[in-house]
Amino acid sequence: MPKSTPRSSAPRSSAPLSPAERAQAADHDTTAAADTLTPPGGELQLQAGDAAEQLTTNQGVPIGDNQNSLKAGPRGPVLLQDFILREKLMHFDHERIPERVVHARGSAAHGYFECLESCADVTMADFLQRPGEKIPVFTRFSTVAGNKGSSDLARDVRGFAVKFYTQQGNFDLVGNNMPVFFIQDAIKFPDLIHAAKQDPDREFPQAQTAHDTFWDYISLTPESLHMVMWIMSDRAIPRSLRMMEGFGVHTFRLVDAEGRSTFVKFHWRPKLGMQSVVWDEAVKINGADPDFHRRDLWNAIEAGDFPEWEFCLQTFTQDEADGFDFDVLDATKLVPEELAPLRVVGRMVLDRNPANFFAETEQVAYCTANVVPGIDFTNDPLLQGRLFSYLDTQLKRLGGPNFHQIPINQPKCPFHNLQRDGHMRMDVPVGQVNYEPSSLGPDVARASADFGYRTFPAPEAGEQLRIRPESFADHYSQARLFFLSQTEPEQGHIVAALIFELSKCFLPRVREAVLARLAAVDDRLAARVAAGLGLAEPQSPPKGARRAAEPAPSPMLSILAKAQPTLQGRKVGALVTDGTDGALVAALKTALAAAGASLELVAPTIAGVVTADGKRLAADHRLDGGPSVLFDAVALLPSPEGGFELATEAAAVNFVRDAFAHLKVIAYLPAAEPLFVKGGLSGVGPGSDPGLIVLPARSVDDFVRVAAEGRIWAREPQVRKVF
Ligand code: HDE
Repeated sequence: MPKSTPRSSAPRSSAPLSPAERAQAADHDTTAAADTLTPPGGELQLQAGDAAEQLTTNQGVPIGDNQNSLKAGPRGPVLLQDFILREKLMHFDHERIPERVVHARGSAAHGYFECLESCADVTMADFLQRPGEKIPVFTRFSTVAGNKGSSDLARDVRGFAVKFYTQQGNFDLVGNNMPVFFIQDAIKFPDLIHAAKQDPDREFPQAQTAHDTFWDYISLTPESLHMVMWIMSDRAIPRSLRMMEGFGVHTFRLVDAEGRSTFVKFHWRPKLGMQSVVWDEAVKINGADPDFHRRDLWNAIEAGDFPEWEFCLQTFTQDEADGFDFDVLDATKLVPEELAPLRVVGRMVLDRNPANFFAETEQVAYCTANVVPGIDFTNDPLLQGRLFSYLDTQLKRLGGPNFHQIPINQPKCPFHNLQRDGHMRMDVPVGQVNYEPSSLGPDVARASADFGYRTFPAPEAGEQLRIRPESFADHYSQARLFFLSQTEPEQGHIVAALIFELSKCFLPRVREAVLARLAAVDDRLAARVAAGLGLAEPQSPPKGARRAAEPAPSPMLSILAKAQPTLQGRKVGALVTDGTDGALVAALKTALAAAGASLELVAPTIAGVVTADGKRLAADHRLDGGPSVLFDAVALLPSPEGGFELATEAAAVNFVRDAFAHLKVIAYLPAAEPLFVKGGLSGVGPGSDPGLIVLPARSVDDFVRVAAEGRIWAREPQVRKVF
């Protein structure tokens, strides 16, 4: 689209109109005259002195009427010669490009990466040399299995892809929020994804692994067991994209200026800490706000509350790698932090929303092959397959070899070469010389052995075989390590998720086969899942299942074990009615703001409420549009009459019941008691539950302090059977 320049409104022609034009004008004028929907602040027609630009076709031809097609008479047929209509419809018809076959649903933001520590001792990567130096990034988060329009809270691994625009070219770290993957070899990826996505005959279920084909595949693919533990854990239902860790997954190589190589795993750690929702909450959020994550990211950035992550290197030498009881080339394994600690070397801050979703978030083309000098690949067979797949995908999605010229994909350092032409070439290369060697163009770009990318000269030799190394054969030790490293509530959630998913499988054979695999991870885990499925405990793990020595639990793998109390970036929802105590609401708002949290008011109408002292408080949500699943903690602040009235509204009663069932901290006035009674919660009270805070006997500061501790896990057995 050419950049349109402002033009003044064309003066209305005074030339005589043909009968057809007269009819058209009359029709238009009649419509306009009767039109009560004229947009505020603007007529459809450009007026002299307007700030708006002249509407044009893609050829720059000024358009006089964007509401009526060209007809032979007011009620006559539309004329083929209407180039304005044809151009507009043609363009609309081609508005979509193929969605990503995986990771279709995503949200992204611009920001910067700041180097915090020189990494010259391990890598020559230019962006990791000078503390304090910043470079731009564009980061896209995504779910994997769902289509573009699916809901944000699907149980799924999240993509965490960062494009670093460095001064030595683009480095794309195309990772996930989990440090391992389902499979060890890229050749299996199409099968895994076919099994996970909708069944090909009926095209459902959408964005769920809870179906036969997925679990059938898993039961026959034991290497997936470690990743299964992760996706059945709470990591698969994050509270916010801002509260997820990120991982490069594969072992990469760092190379320093002397050509020495160190292995590395890349990690992102969120400044807000990690947090997840509970499963019942996830299911309900998907109905209440399918864009929950997308909206949260967007709103946080708009509010200036910029999401931030630490960037960490986890390095280890070849000798150290040789001493691990797993193979670092196997993407179903992680390197426990106890074996190789993380070194914080940078931070990423996302501080700008995309200006246009399609141009940026949809067209961004991440590619694992985009590395810069100082970062290199390893022989991980999953990574090697990815090195082919992403470029191939971009050709299909973006339609040709010039997608690097789309603004979001362009390097922000100079780039020159002799590649020319092709679909949608945007730049205009000048000169006669488009080849080398040449003697005609002394100023034409040339390679440089000193500064150019040099692949680490790893010695390689071997027979050509389709084989997996023996060192990839232990599929259960790290699955067990992960399970044993979880706190009790987290283990309970893994058990519950497996019971949920397998109960959605209709083939008993599939359930039983998965149970046998679980027995190889942990007897107790298998027994608990079997009890939840109403099945007998599996007697023995499958033949050939092997495990290394008993793993020592790693608390860094748990969300709860390393959680720090905080309300930063969190939201509290308060139920208010006419007659609510305005001073209390104000005090709550102030206390939350001091803790970095925000308050949203949920009221019987969107117009808000009138407080006891006669002031109007605007509402953020009407009752049925603001269920408690949207908040981290809640406050029930009705007037005495309001409390009784709310008890007749199912939405208000469910607000309280769900907040309780989702283990949230609840502050309430005695006036809210009718809601507890109606919700079947009359037996509960602050005596037995530290998450129930009665106001004004206790202060809003008390509430904020308790809410910062997170959910009341001790309440869980009261609201759900824990197998
Ligand atoms: Fe991807 N993956 N993937 N993947 N992946 C794609 O590329 C693929 C894998 C990941 O926000 C596709 O542009 C293969 C692991 C993210 O745009 C495709 C294999 C990890 C994104 C593709 C894997 C990822 C993708 C689809 C097995 C974590 C979204 C659209 C060898 C480390 C990036 C596209 C974005 C996207 C192929 C496995 C992460 C088809 C063949 C392991 C975050 O090319």
